[in-house]
Amino acid sequence: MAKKLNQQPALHKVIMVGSGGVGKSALTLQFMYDEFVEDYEPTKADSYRKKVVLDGEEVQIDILDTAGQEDYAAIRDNYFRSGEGFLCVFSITEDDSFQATQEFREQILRVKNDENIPFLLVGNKSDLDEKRKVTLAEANSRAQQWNVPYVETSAKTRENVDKVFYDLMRKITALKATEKNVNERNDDNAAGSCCVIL
Ligand SMILES: Nc1nc2c(ncn2[C@@H]2O[C@H](COP(=O)(O)OP(=O)(O)OP(=O)(O)O)[C@@H](O)[C@H]2O)c(=O)[nH]1
Ligand SMILES: [Mg+2]
Repeated sequence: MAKKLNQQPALHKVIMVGSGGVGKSALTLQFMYDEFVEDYEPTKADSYRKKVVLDGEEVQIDILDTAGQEDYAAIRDNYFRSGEGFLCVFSITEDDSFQATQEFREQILRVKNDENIPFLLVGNKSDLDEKRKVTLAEANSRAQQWNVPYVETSAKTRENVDKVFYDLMRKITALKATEKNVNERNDDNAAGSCCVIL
């Protein structure tokens, strides 16, 4: 097959969602720059872009780090609309943040209108196991109910940080490939429709 020249690498748009203080920014900064930020500075909304190699192919990841304390649902809707995949983060040390994931999930499904939207449930701060308030069983059961993976991370020790971003990109790539196939099939059908006998 001829290699296409000057083609930009595929761009995958990831949105970080979850309550304030759960570690969305810490996970993003650890993934982007390999550093852990101890200080808590509530985010307004920041975006990051990085070239990475995903299963042998160069791609770009665009990360929108949203504010857990965003009061305006309309602003959130706008952010969610632009997303192709979601990391829905809570802290294993805070039950409220786990309960809040339910609302984030509902809002994402309402905006994207697709049950199969690439999505991971992420239990962050796994290094603080002695302060754990959310059990593995509880989190797994919610993830099973939603039919999504559950992964525990630590932005501090870097445990599973790459994994959640790469697993999500794989899901986005897979979804784009199916959509492309469907579109191509539709194009073929349209081209051949004059000859189809029903
Ligand atoms: N021990 C530990 N602390 C963490 C971890 N992730 C984040 N933190 C700390 O938790 C606090 C909040 O982290 P942020 O990343 O700023 O939280 P956020 O989800 O971005 O919060 P908002 O921007 O307000 O939505 C900071 O003090 C971080 O250092 C983690 O995995 N382990
Ligand atoms: Mg933040």
